[in-house]
Amino acid sequence: DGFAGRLKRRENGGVIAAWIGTPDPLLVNHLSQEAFDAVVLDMQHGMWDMASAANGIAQVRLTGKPAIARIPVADFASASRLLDAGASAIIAPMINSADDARALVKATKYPPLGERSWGPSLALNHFGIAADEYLQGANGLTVTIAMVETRAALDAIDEILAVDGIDGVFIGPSDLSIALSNGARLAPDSAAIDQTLAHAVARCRAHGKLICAFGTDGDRAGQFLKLGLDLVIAGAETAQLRAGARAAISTARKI
Ligand code: 3PY
Ligand code: MG
Repeated sequence: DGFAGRLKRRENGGVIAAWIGTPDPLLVNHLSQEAFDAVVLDMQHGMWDMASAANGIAQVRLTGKPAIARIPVADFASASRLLDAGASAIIAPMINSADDARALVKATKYPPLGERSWGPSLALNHFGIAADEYLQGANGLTVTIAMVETRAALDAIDEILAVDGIDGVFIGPSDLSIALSNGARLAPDSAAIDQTLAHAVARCRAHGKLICAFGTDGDRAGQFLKLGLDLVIAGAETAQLRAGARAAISTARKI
């Protein structure tokens, strides 16, 4: 049942995924060796293009782990191409209405759910299955996730979750904190975000769909897992790299 099934079973109490914006497949190779359950390539704020992302996905697949791609805003054509390249899930930012959600499903699911066009050559290689098997299984094997990170999206969360083919929601605490404060504050770890997240968890559970969120670090990711989230991020790769460098320098200066 692929990645969708693993997410639903919440093996190990939820998935921890790496989050990589630096467009280097060799960096993906290294981070994929760590105990992450999946790896996200961020094409919205990261610098991946389609060719580098396809190579990044291949590096994730060498480990047998699911590769996930976050697309740029409203770039649904790229969502189809990334699935063709072997992504197991698509995270789409700024899905603010049921119409946005339907446009996302149209690009990411084959009929009857959507209108994804045929051509998954790299996906067949990466999943190691035949074309007819992929056609029959893809809508259930791959996961379509809508980001909720605006007031409009919060207001429409039930309608978004009700769209057939939307497998779950991903909370973006940074944009949400900016939206909730009318542009006054970047506060992804604030109490307002925690309240919103608790509401989103309840709505996703009521619809039987997945709930995911971006955690700025390991502590935040741990809190999210405790809340019962299905997939969490424990910080971006640049933050992890710089924290590691800082720790090494400070240790060396202490001796
Ligand atoms: C957000 O927090 O707004 C995101 O998109 C995840 O980094
Ligand atoms: Mg965001």
